[in-house]
Amino acid sequence: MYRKRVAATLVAGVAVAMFGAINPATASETAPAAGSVRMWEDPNYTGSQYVDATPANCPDGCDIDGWDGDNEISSVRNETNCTVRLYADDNFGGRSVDLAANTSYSNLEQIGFDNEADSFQFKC
Ligand SMILES: [Ca+2]
Ligand SMILES: [Ca+2]
Ligand SMILES: [Ca+2]
Repeated sequence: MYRKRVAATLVAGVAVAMFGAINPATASETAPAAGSVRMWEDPNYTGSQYVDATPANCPDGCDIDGWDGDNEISSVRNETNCTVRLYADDNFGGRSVDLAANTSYSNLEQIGFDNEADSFQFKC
């Protein structure tokens, strides 16, 4: 009985070891997909953080709140595998700019979109 239990534990241990060996590769591929895009009021990811969204919870695009965010966003961390398209107007209208996947923008002024964004969409 004791021997049997040890054997079962060993098998489980080997399975965990194998899974553990395989998992890091898949984790590094899938982890950014679970990441989010975050947007701040000021450059260098400072000031109020107005947006924290994932492609999953924003499948058809998202509004940036009219009171807390519209025409204020100055820095963005895009930690998703998707391009984030910022729009100058609500409802994905007006001028737009694409933020590359897995890229951070410490100052949107550098791409001519400081204090402009009103809404955004993921392009996955
Ligand atoms: Ca700003
Ligand atoms: Ca605007
Ligand atoms: Ca808005």
